[in-house]
Amino acid sequence: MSDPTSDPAETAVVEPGAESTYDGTDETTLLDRVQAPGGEGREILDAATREVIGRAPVHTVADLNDAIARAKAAQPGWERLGHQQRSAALELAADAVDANAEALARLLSREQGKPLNGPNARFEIGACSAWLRTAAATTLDPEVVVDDGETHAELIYRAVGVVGAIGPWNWPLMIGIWQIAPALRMGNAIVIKPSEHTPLSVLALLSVMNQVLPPDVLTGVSGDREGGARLASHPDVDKIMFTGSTATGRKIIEASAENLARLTLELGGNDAGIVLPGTDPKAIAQDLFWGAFINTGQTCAALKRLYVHDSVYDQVVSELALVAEQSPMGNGLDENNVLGPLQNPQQFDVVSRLVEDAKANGGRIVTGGAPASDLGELFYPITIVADVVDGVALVDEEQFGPALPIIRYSDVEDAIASANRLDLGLGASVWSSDRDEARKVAARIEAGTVWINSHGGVHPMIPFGGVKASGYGLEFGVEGLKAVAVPQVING
Ligand code: TXE
Repeated sequence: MSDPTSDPAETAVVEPGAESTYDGTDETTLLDRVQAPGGEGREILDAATREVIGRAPVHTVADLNDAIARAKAAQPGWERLGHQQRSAALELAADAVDANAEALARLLSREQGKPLNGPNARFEIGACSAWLRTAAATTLDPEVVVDDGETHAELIYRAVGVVGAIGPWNWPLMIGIWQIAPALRMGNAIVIKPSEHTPLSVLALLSVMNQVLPPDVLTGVSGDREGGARLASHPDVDKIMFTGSTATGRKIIEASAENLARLTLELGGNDAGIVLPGTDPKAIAQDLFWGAFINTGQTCAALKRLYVHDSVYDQVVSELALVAEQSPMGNGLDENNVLGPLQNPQQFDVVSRLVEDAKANGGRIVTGGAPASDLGELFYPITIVADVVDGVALVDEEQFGPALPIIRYSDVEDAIASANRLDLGLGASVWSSDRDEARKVAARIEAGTVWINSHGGVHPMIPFGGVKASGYGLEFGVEGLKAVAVPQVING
């Protein structure tokens, strides 16, 4: 940890307000910059066509150790640059992302599966740029905690040091930026290990950003679970930011017993939505649909089980089915599509198993219900399963895919109890034409965020994080900056 008050000019690399001069490139050039050379590395498949897109480098333990050592060496100089300079660098990084947006979106679309259009690949790249710019513009000022004439004590926030980031495959670039932007903004160096399912698009994003950042403050290492475990337990890593499964989150907590790394854990959820009586089904159908099926359901804070009051149940089910019919699924590069495949065979199997189980346990298939093999190996259609109850696996387990169970209730108290009965609490939503009533219900739900008449929308200044087994620590805004900083009291 270096002195944040020292002269920033001595290591300046970026002029505040400097204009970006970086031209965009095409997808193939971008890919060639990051993939393993000459047939080395691991094949990465297009999620829609299952053709080989490219080859991911397989970084070794020595590569990881080297990246962390270089990050550790580069961090003090980066921190010494000062807030203004680092913010200027993040602005330039955002410019570079914007200049390469289409190439990044196309690569992301192929590797992850999400279409270019809809709230998908282009949207994700736009979010990367927005989060970078917001982090650049956000300040974390010293807080005076006592000033009574005798004592003057302030809390200041300094960089943690080296941040290790471990990412998932569902929103690989956006979630990567959620980790990178605040970490860099606060003067940390960061080493990121993308999911083994989506390494190329993340490495491409880093290569774009590294056109403007000083060396070694942002490094990607491509590896699998082992690589993640090594990063999490490395003695020179001071903070781990992780988005993934609860099971892996527990392992990261165990690893932190050794290196005492501070943790931010976003461990997914099984978000409930409650539609209250008196709600207009037509008015909410679009937002309900996208709350559940954004990124074909592969979203941490998506609506994953929907509780609907008996008085509007049938209409809500049929309105949702109508939106499903109007939402084309297919290859992401086709401009018409707004829904894509599952990203990987494991997730495809989870969704198939849960839908079959729901059918066997009284679930009524309203739409979908069997693989869309005509579209490709990993396509599963939007599947709405009515008349299921708590206890059925599709309700109780995270499906992380395009299958939504809809549960009927007649007493709001029962719906609240159902929402709270699982050991997860990332998000939830309440749907009603009576905002006051909705807020009363929202306050009783155990979740990090409760949306009213929408689900899953995130904003770079609104804190986001889970409770219970959905993890701990907040991301975004001022709270997000605090999470990648260490507080220090200056007393006197
Ligand atoms: O997650 P993992 P997977 C849920 C979703 C999905 C399930 C499994 O339900 O079906 O998790 O997905 C790295 N130490 N979510 O297998 O295994 C791994 O290499 C350190 C919800 O992809 O948790 C990858 O980079 N790191 C979630 C990352 O952890 C380790 C998004 C995530 O992998 C590691 C993704 C270890 N011991 C899946 N083991 C959300 N919060 O939205 C693995 N990794």
